[in-house]
Amino acid sequence: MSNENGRPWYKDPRIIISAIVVIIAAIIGATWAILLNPPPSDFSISVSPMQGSVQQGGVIQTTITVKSVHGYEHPVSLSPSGHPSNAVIAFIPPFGDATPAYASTMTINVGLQVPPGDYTIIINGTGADGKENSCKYILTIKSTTVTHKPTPLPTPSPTLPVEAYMVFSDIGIAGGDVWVWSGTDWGLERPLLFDGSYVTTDAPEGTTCFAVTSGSGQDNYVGWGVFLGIFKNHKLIIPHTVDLSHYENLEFWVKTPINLKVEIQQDNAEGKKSSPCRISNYGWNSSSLSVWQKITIPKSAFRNVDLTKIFCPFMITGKGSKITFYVDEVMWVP
Ligand SMILES: [Ca+2]
Repeated sequence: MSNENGRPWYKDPRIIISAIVVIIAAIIGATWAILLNPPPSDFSISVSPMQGSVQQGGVIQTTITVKSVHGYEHPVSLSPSGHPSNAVIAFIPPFGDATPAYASTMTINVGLQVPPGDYTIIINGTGADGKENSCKYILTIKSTTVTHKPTPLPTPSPTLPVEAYMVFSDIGIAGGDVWVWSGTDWGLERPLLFDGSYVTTDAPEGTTCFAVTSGSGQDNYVGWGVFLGIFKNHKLIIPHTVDLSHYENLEFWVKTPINLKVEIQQDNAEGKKSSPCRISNYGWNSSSLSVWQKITIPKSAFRNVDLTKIFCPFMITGKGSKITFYVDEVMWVP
């Protein structure tokens, strides 16, 4: 093929210039497409070391790293799946800001009854915007070596103690945030004292407790609770829940001149609240107001909630004018 000048078409300068213009336009267009549609932000999750072996009844740790990719700015929470039952996995911390990155220590407590073998544990990361990524950890469980004894006797399998679930102590609170309420919501005076690390010489546990004083006004009140999940500036981003059905009692210490109301709540911020429990029914003696007293409330007292999915494992409220009450070492015990 040739044009009217007798030159082949590919030597025609007009066609060559047109082709160059088209190519440059395509390159500029692609560049703009990248600038206008940047790759979506995400996060990566990795584990190091990626595998380990431990004996039955042993403990092993590894490190999870969560990293922002393309400017991902949401907190990411961690959870395990695929692990054998009777292996307990904990992450410290259980969540964090992916920007720019955070590391969490994963501790695996292997029960004595877990069958030996290789297990693939999936570590799931869930971002506050719902984005999910995961990585794998290979856990090899070896059988516990039993030294041969001349007269072997059958011994029952030891039952592992189920640990208490600590809601509030000197160490802090269970993974979540403290929320506060008071008569301020109704135009009454603000709480005069609100201190979750109140130092006192007579704390039943450690050196601090939770101290609050209500504002003035007979109808005033003050209360606080521990709520589970991911929070940013006290705003709930993702609720978490805990299964309290394996525990028997809620235990805590109080020093208070007034009867206090204790509740729990399921699901999330809109979830159902339990029936209220008054501490006077569970060990509080109103004639010894200036001493610490231990309160034990059985789980059966918290009616109207599903104990397998509790969002708030403890909230406490006191009513009255300028009332100070103290709380320490709140835990659910087996
Ligand atoms: Ca304490």
